[in-house]
Amino acid sequence: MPTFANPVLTGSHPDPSICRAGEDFYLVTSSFAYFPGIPVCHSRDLVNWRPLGHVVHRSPRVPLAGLDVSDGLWAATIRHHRGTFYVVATLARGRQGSVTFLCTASDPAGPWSEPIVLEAEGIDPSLFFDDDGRCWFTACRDAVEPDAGGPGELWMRELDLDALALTGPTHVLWHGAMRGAWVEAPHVYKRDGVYHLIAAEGGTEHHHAVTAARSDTVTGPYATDPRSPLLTHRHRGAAEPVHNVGHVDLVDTPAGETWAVALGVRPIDGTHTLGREVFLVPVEWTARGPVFAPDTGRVMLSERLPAGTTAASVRPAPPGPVRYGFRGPLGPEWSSLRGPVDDLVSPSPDGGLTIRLSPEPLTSTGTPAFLARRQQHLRMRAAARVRCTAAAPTQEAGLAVFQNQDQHATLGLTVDASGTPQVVLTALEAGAATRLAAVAVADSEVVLAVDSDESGYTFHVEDDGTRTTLGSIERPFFSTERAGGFVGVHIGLYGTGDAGSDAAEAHVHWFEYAGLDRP
Ligand code: 6LW
Repeated sequence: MPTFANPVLTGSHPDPSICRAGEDFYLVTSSFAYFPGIPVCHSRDLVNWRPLGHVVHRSPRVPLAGLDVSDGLWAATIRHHRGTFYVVATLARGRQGSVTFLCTASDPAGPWSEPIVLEAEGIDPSLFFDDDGRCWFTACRDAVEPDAGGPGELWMRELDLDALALTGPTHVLWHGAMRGAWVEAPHVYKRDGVYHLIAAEGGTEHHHAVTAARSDTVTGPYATDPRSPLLTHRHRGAAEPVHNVGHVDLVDTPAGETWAVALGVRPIDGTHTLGREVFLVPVEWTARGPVFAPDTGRVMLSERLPAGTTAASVRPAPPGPVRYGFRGPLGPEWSSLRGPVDDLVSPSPDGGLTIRLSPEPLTSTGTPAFLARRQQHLRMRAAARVRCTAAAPTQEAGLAVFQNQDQHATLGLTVDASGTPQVVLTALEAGAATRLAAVAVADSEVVLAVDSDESGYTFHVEDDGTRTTLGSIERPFFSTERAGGFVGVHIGLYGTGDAGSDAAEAHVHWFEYAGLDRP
């Protein structure tokens, strides 16, 4: 039986939502405090995905400044209705609460409209278009009813498609099947006249699960599907390769099948570094509702192909090294933190990237001079040829392995107190920096490199043809389990300096990323 490899989108791509327009599938995922916000990917076969662009660009209505890396843009839903694409999402701002917004586009590659703020409490918004063309907005919030029996509740209001505003009464739909943790990530689907409300419960970690309720009317009341949880790996042991599965969204294919996208993680010895990834799971509709992974009951690393596709048509491109020479505009795989870095990091007319050594450190909750891409392979190699004519030890530029602002490592080219060029490896944990190694180099232009595998990250410098290894950092250091939060590792280029060194610059001739996981 021809198969494909899960996850279909590797690296930090949580909270997937999917829709279809004709033969084309579109998928959005959470981007947190990374900028631009809410990546949109495209596929024709559900297996191979290509980044198309982003929903949220610079917008005063969706400010990311000052936020923790794991706050920001959460759990968008994408839907297509009568030629228009709709995305609803949350801006999570920690203690300042959240903002719910809607963007529309006629082309999911963009441009997307300026975000329209909706008067909606809570997180994980979704839209459902009924047969009569009415649109129903759902989300989850703290339970209001005293006898809710659980901390969260799913609610619904109509979305007026002309005014793009919520209208009419609020309907409380459901408080979940498990009631231990929040019920979240709601999506409504209609099948054979029955409305199915599919949600996530148990939190996004080990106990994550898909639960469901059903109703004959869109606004409820919804009755718990007694088969809940419909999908979970919480009872599977540590040897299970995929953990924490949940947060699904369903799509029908032109060939008449239904598939779900789910988030999941691939831990090693209990920790994961790549973040929550997108897994594709077959779904069969029965009279009782959807059955996930009907043949196996679980999310598989190797799954049968969707009908209508062939092994040849979905063969993934070889992961091989990708070398960025930075000629022309940056591709959609690149992100900065909390805002654009056009004035700090810019492609040079003759190729390469110029980085201004900014006083904003990677530890800040502002926008440092940092341009990154997701680590999408456990085993990978990233390298960059960097020139940095630093005048002081406070000025440096190089490669960063970034989990969040309090937990990352830098391999930076700088100078020592006497002005000799040197490369310094620094690990930063819970905000405290430790210098792990420093080596003098002959020139202020070197190749900086980092390799990663199951055990950790090893940092090297190549100077005048000589390769020196500065040291290694164990893999769990960069894990979500150690750092907390919702994101996976990003690998990037950075430049920092003191306040007086604003004019100082570094130059990156090229950056290379080689994924080594799959043959
Ligand atoms: C997402 C929510 C969740 O909005 O994590 O634990 C949030 N569950 O569904 C961020 O990914």
